[in-house]
Amino acid sequence: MIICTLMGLVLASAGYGSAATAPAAKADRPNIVIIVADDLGWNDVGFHGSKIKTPRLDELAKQGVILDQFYVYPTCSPTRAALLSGRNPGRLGILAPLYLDPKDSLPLETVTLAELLVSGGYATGLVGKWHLGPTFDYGPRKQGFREAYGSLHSGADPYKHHWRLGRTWFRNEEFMDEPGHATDLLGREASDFIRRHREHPFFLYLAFTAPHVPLEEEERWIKPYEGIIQNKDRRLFAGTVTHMDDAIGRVLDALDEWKVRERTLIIFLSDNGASHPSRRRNLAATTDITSRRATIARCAAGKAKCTKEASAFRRWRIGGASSNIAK
Ligand SMILES: [Ca+2]
Repeated sequence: MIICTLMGLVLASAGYGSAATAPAAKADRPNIVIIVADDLGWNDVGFHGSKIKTPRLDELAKQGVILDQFYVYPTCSPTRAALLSGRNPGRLGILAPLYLDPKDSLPLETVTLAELLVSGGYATGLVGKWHLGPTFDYGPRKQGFREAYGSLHSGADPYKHHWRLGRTWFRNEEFMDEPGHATDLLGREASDFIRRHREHPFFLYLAFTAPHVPLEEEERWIKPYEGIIQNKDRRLFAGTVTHMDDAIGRVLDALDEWKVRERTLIIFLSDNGASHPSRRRNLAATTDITSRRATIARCAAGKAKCTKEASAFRRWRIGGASSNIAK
């Protein structure tokens, strides 16, 4: 799933290749905002006919372009590696979600979109989930993001901000603790990034931790789905998505408030579609093909029992072929 909205400028004018590192004048190149949802399914947005309400994304879809032939990889890290590098993540050794081994990180020598844009005079910021390296030595600040804030790993708890193995919430290169729901904090940080950099071209990579598990939401987000969605886990998931949509709306409002929206390219996508039902309690709208790809990826990484089909793929990969498991 991807939506592009572009008002007045095109990406080709972004000034790649300039040796300048100082912030450039604001008028000569567009701002870029890439918004990534984590484990959002095809049928989890209003503009696809879902029961889940996403009015701000629907607004973007109506104003922009919906790419309905658009492919991502089956899990978090490969899609994010491809997005930032422009390369098949198999060539970077990233075939499945990354965990704790630094050698599995996005290679430091990879030329990232953020590094290119820095060389073109952009302010660059990651707000949200990194999941491309388990330590700050392989973190976003080493890959072209001058500012970084959010979750270093995957699966951050919305309120505790820890992942299953400990601390993950950080600013720049230090772990930190702060109160608040992750979705609100990320929306607030993204809006503030726009305010601070409104005078220069900026690249904001806003990677929400939602609606990846674990999920926890205030009743005000869940209650509107009573009587509409019968399954209570699905209601929680729906509330999580609507909450994220609200945070995206605040970011759009910030672009309007600071009068930069008309020269900002906004791209929205989900990193891999809905996750496998066996790994979650919230019943996102998965599909057979998504489930199959996720199973193959986990088998290939040695992290799950292999089905007959996934075993065949694993043998093929071990045999030396580069892979493109999203096709
Ligand atoms: Ca994901």
